[in-house]
Amino acid sequence: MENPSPRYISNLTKDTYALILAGGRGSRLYELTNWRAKPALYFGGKFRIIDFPLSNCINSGIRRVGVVTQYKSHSLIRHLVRGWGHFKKELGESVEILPASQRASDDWYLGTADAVFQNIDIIRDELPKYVMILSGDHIYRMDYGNLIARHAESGAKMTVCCMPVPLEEAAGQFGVMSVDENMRIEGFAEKPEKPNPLPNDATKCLASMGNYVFDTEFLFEQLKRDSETSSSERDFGKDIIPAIIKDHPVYAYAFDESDQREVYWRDVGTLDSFWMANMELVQPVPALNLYDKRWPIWTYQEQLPPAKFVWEEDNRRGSAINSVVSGGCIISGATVRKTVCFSNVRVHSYSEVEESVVLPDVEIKRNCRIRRAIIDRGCIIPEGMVIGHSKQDDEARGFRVTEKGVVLVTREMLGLPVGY
Ligand code: ADQ
Ligand code: ADP
Repeated sequence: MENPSPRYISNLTKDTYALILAGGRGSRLYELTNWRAKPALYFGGKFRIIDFPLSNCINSGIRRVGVVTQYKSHSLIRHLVRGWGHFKKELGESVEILPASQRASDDWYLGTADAVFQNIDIIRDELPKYVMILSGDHIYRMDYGNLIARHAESGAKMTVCCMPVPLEEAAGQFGVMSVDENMRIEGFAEKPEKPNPLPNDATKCLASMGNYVFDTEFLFEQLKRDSETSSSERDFGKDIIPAIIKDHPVYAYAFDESDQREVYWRDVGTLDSFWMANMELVQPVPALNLYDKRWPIWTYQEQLPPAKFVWEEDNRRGSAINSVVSGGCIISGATVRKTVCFSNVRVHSYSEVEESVVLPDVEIKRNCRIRRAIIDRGCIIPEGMVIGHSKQDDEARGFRVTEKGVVLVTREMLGLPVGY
């Protein structure tokens, strides 16, 4: 059915199939993504990164979603099945997992465009008017309805989400575009070392967020053409966008306050940025509001008892200040400050933990002093261990210390057996 007017956003979102690309490596997260894809990485005490684009889809009224997986997908798939497997196809709702399964060719997914190309038949079955392609790598809240409405109104064949980013942050990291006064994209370079600054702000450039909307038939045509171009790396940023902007209407859509109350978008692609984005959540007024009932972030969570704080005899107070503490945690006779504790974390007497991100099922024994650390799931920190106070000591133990002095500790680094 044709949409009567692009102003009826709900018609547009119903006509949209969303594809979340969740197969990337995230190599700058080192051992944190040794065993899980970046979209499966934990964030914010309860969530995984993939929960953000998925929740944005649901909250925007987009109920048909495919998640494209490839690299180290075990924990991602487990999470999707447990947390996002309850949609009813009969009601027009589905979150489908689309693993690289060599259906359309003999190769695994080569690049992002190929990951979509290999699923064309699945998308076609859904008969959507628009296909929205989302990166599964970012933390943000966005109403995609506004984006799709702009796409429909502008007459674009493809629309690229963007936001102004400081030049030094964008250099070598993001696709960068230049636009005319109507936001039509005139130039696009994938991860240039020297991005072109914005005309009205020489310190920033217009960076692609890796989220796109396409008219379905146009997408299929372009993917087919690209698959027949031998020099192509089959990537949206490197190949598709630069090849089409000259001859087809491709527009930029700036993510701003109209999409949500905050303009918050984080690419937690490095250990420092992952740590920092978690630390932002323990600020008195965080930049990202996870407590907004109108925009819930859904996830899978185990049934767990409430967090418990124990004031032991002889005045050992178990407390957590300016911290977020998830279900199943027990803080007994220990002090936790400016820390994100995921589920089932135990911190024992006389220990002090500050400015840290403690992933699920971690046990911190007595008398530990931990600062500016990321502790991976299932670590057991032995009694008396000091982390984050001396780079030399941390490195001597085999922990990874970043430029900014954040320490990553994993089970393997502690000599613990894999899995448990
Ligand atoms: P990158 O994020 O560096 O740049 P890429 O590594 O291709 O691009 O990943 C894009 C998304 O696709 C990620 O969510 C990733 O997990 C996923 N992905 C990558 N390879 C995949 C594969 N083979 N199969 C399935 N999923 C895969 C992109 C754009 C830039 C833009 C940034 C914004 O190319 O122009 O600025 O995103 O972060
Ligand atoms: P997540 O916490 O993201 O769900 P897991 O820690 O469960 O991820 O890891 C996903 C998979 O990888 C599991 O099957 C687990 O047994 C395996 N795994 C995790 N860490 C290691 C490791 N250090 N060595 C080998 N396998 C591992």
